[in-house]
Amino acid sequence: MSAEQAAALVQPGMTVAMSGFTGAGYPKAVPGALAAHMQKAHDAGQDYKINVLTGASTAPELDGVLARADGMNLRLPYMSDPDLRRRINSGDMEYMDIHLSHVAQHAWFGFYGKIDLAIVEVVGITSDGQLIPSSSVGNNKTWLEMADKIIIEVNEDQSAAMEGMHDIYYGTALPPHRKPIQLTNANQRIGQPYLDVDISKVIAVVETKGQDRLSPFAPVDETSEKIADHLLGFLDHEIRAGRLNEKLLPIQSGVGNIANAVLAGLSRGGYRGLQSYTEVIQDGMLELIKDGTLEFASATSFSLSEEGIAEFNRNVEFYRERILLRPQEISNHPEIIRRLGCIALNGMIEADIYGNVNSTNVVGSHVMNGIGGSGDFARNGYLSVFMSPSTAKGGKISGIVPMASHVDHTEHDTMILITEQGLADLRGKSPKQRAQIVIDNCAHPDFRPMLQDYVDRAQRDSYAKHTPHLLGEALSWHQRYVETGDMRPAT
Ligand code: 0RQ
Repeated sequence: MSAEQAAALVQPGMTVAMSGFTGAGYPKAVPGALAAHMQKAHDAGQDYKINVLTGASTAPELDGVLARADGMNLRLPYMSDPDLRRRINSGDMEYMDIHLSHVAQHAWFGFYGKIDLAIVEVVGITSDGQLIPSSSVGNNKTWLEMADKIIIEVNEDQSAAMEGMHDIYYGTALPPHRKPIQLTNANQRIGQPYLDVDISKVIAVVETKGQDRLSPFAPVDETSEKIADHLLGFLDHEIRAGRLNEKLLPIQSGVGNIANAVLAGLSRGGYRGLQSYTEVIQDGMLELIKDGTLEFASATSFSLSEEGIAEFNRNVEFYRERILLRPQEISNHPEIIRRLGCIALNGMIEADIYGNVNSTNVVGSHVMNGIGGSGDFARNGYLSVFMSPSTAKGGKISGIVPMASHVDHTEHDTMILITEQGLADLRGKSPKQRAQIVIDNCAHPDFRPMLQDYVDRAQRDSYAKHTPHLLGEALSWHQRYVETGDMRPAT
């Protein structure tokens, strides 16, 4: 049926679980038609809102249109759309920020209530009724299993060549019946290439066109390059110290400028035959696979630019042997991340001198995107690294602060902090030792004296001396930015 007819089946108040992960594999047509229905209802003075669950961030055609139509009561887990972010931060709707590995199991535990409807994009439907997954897997397996009703979008513009590159694992169970997940190498298949679907639940199939939101491959800037160089120097140091070998350990990397710089640096650094156990495959990873730096990449989603998609389609037989997409409950599973010993490389908004990291909330209250998978990997990885420029907003704000205004990753999880100024290795260090290394190695010289003054006085005057703090002053550091108005992001 048409997207409009399918959208008319979505009732106000429903909990709707949709496909989509970092701008890939989200439904392209029904959300837009639904937003138009909502707008009409709102214009007529009727309330028409739903709860929206996804894999991770989607795109303007989903989060953007529904946010602008004021169509969501609740959204989870990760997002990056400017209109949605604005609505959440203005307090007009609820947002729940959840570890990406937790979403499927929390849904199964019943923490989010009943799932009324799933809307899932696929590449195709096989003759015996299985679904060929699209450019992301995310939580689709769970949504198809749990939802009362299902709408399928079949997108003819998604590359049919992806068929066979997915590994959908059906062996998860609920406690106390869980069994070990027998995945011991990033390149291993443990599931099936297709998603199962109970056809009796399918209420609509909608044919769509349109590529995923494109993420252009930004040229690497100088700051990111310096951060990448510090990281690569550190990895070499770990090899020399005998704690890593030349093939390192499976790498998890976020997306964005710093991640791109790190990936480019790995190739330059002469590494060969590495593996990646991560969430997202971006253009830079295809290049690494092509030049042999990466021998295999396991993820839950592609996030490719138009050029990346063209490159993938040109050499699909080559990539098919070297990439697998899995449900996010497997790509981000703590058991597997710990077993494989992933090297977790993530961005941050700020870190405090003791190693607590804020990845999500500017001034402790304005959410940027969400924790995503950073916590899954940082807590369970072999190494947990957080990276950021030492300042934000043109140098006005320090990324190193006395006390993080919001904590996503605690001092117990953070091992390495990197800014363009340098690298702080916090392993085996007490809080007081950590504070000095972070100030000396990572803080921008403009902020170093203020931080040093704070830590000196805190060590003298703090209530106790294990993690010295002057509480009022630590938080007034952030208040200073609020008062100047510099801290608030553009959206
Ligand atoms: O905002 O554009 O309005 O100025 O935050 O900052 O420097 O562009 O960095 O794009 O790498 O994002 C932590 C948000 C960093 C990201 C975060 C402002 C800055 C700008 C973005 P403006 P940058 P990045 C894999 C793993 C959590 C999820 C994750 C993130 C904006 O890395 O979402 O890791 N991480 N997932 O100006 C005020 C500061 C600031 C600040 C930055 N100290 N104060 N504003 N900004 N630092 C992927 C998935 O899990 C799916």
